[in-house]
Amino acid sequence: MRNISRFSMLFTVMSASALAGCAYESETAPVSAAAAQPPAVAVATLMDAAGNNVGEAKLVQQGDGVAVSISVSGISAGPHGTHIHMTGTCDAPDFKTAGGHWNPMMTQHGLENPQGHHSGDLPNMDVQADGTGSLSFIVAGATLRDGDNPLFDEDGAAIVVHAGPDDMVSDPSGNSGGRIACGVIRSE
Ligand SMILES: [Cu+2]
Repeated sequence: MRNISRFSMLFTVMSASALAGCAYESETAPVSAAAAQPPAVAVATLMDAAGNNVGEAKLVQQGDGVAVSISVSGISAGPHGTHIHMTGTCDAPDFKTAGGHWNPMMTQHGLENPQGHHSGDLPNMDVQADGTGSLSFIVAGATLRDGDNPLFDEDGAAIVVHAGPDDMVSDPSGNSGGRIACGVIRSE
């Protein structure tokens, strides 16, 4: 008799805590975690001034930085300044709506500038005679998630390819000429 009553008390306590656990998890954990954690992979489709698709960019979170890889085709041969710009809007034909370089640290432009560089500065992309080119670079201190220096802030960000080479020192733009291709960075 004593054993049975102890068992039923234990059962009652376990049932109550199991119910409490269920209620806690279903009301707080799964929904908010999914909403607060943006994906760690992003892409951009690069379009030229005439609206042709001229390339792709892929961005992948890698520790404290973001690995950016870009490939293009149908672009003039030679080195092209390429950057992450501060606004995720690409209105042809001049793509000025992408704004200036993404620069959350408020530094000067240029990977070779002692006062630099912008977080959005990338190396020049070398395009071959057949019009194809590619570029890979790790943007240190950037994130595709919430946190310091998020690429997905209120107005997003864009990848921009310029007509000419970036001199890697001239503030604020590197003298790389007009904007010939642009792609809004979007989560995948
Ligand atoms: Cu640029």
